[in-house]
Amino acid sequence: MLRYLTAGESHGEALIGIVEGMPAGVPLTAEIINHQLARRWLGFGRGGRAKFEQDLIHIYSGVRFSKTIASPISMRLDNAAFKKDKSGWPDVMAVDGDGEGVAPITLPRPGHADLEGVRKYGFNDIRPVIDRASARETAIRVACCTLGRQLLKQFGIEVGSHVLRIGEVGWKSEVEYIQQRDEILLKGAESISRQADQSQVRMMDTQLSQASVEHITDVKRSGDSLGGIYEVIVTGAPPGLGSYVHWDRRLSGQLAQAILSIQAQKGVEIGSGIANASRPGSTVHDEIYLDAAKQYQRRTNHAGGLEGGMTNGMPVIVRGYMKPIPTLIKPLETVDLESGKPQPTRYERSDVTSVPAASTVAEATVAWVIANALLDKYGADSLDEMLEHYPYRP
Ligand code: EPS
Repeated sequence: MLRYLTAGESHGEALIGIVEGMPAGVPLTAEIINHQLARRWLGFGRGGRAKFEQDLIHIYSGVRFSKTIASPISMRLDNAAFKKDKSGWPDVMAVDGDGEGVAPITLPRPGHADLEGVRKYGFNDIRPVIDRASARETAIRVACCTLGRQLLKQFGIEVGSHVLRIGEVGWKSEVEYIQQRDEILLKGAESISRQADQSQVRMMDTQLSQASVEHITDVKRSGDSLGGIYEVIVTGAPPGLGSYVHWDRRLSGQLAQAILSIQAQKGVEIGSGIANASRPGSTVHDEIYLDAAKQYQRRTNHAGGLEGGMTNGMPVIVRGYMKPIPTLIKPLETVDLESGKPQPTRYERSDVTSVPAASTVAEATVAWVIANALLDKYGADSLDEMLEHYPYRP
């Protein structure tokens, strides 16, 4: 059983991650994690922080000579904002002292964790909520989940992602899009990511990509923000990961939780699940046949590679739906926590959209869930021992 913990505030000194349960012998270097961290910063529409935050991981334990040694892996990621920003973060986020002289932030933003966070924990300043609820936390999450991705790689299992829609701009014809995607997918899910990483918004189609950049520019000018849809794909996963025997062992449920645990994600779709709800069954279910090598195959993949909470050998397809970022230049109505009076929200530095970043974070969290399921079925103390048990060696 794999598990990880993250700690740290967005404008505190650093983010910390601990991963436990990784078998011995899995290749890992700081460069491998840094590559994934750099991908998380991809995407037109990020705010000022993207210009100075450079994510470089420090690994402290659990790795020796570039391989895991089965003991917990501990990591630190510094927040450049803590020192480089001129907004006095070391003072307002100080661990010591009594906070005297620090003016509280008291205007909760609709759509953010602000209001419910202060009410729940009894704060008079929104900062502790803003800083832990922030999507900055996803940086250390990507670092932790890269361990899962590294494990999968040893079994020829690849995880990739791309953006389908940003605000009003997205694919109109599902058929046309699926054709394009499936052609690239023949080379594995990472080839989707390699192509998407070339686009400023992580889209596969250059025209849509350009239209999205224009859309983001317009929306930024009007002081607004945008959400969108992305897709995570897993290729090479063997059949039989997950199980139907108990609710919490269903892989589809675990994947939904992985996506919805990411800040601002409001919907999940497995395969073409949403469209399937309005189609007759005969056009939805993926028919079964035996190929020349007597292997079970499917003619279509509307199920997104998951039936009965288990992988069926087809690519796993999971879509995430992200709401627009709640920090807007355009003020929204709120109430000052101190005076109880109505007030417009205050502008804070923010992104216009972070759908491209969310797609890479979702990739990481999906890799983690699949890695856990792989360990559940084929787990062992070391990678070599796991590979010995594994019947589908690439
Ligand atoms: C975020 C607000 C912005 C984003 C941040 C998430 O930070 P700041 O307020 O410092 O400008 O840049 O995202 C990251 C720092 C990151 O690493 O992704 C928020 O409120 O969620």
